[in-house]
Amino acid sequence: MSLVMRERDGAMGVVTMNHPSRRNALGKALVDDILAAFEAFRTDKVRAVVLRAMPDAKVWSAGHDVNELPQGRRDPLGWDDPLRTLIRAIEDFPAPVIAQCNAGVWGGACEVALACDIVVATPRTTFAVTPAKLGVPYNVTGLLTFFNSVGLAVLKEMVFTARPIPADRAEHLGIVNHVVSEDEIDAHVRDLADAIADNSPLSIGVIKEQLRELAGAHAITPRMFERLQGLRRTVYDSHDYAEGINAFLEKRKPNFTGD
Ligand code: YXS
Repeated sequence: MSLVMRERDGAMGVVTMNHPSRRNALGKALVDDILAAFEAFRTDKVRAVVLRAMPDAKVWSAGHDVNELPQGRRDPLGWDDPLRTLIRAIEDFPAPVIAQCNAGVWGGACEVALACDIVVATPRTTFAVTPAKLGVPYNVTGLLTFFNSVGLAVLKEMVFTARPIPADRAEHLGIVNHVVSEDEIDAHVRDLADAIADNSPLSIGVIKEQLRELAGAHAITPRMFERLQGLRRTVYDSHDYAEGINAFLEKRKPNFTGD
């Protein structure tokens, strides 16, 4: 059974995450179903994609599926990781992807929402950046997604505290395009999609790709890259990384020692 619902609504394709028992955690099975929807929408040449959760979802997405994170001694966010694959699919999709958020957006799901081209949220939506809560060394392109959406001081606060920020603050900070009530958000997103659909899909697709290339253009030397990867390895090889993962799976508070 698919973990998403897929529908066409005029010129837009809508994919709705529907795995409530795991709070839409972005495990391989859910991500594969989202990617299949994206492929179908690419074939249909939709003018916009909407990524959302069910209207009654308790959580928009709980982020990476912690059960699928390695226990240590392996990069937890390598190139082929489902979360990384989903982020690239959003960035590479030839039409705008709109994140329609209506509840808690956690960890890697926060990166997914911010990788989307437009974010529309309801007032009860929150956004949390959680690597430090689990002891995870986030990856370089992932940090760049956040860095391109969130001012550095706010990003540091979100990473270091791992506390969720409310939708109205996210809107005030420019992280979210619009905050709209639960009963108006569907029409609001459809209106955005209709406006996009009225314009040139070729121009939009090319400008989206130009902006992606420009946003990712950072002078990083091979030496710098290897140093960043080495720093990350000291974390995912650490006791604290294993402790963070195990504490989550054992449903207890982690005891980080800095080792
Ligand atoms: O106990 P059962 O089997 O019913 O399962 C529970 C949870 O274990 C499960 N679940 C998850 N499973 C895998 N990965 C997850 N991220 C995840 N989150 C939840 O779903 C069942 C219901 O969860 P429960 O009882 O906690 O639901 P709730 O409604 O009371 O609370 C919802 C949340 C989202 C507030 C709570 O589940 C939570 O705090 N989840 C973890 C959020 C989080 O820290 N996500 C980051 C994951 S790691 C990640 O995204 C990146 C690697 S990073 O950390 O670097 O950003």
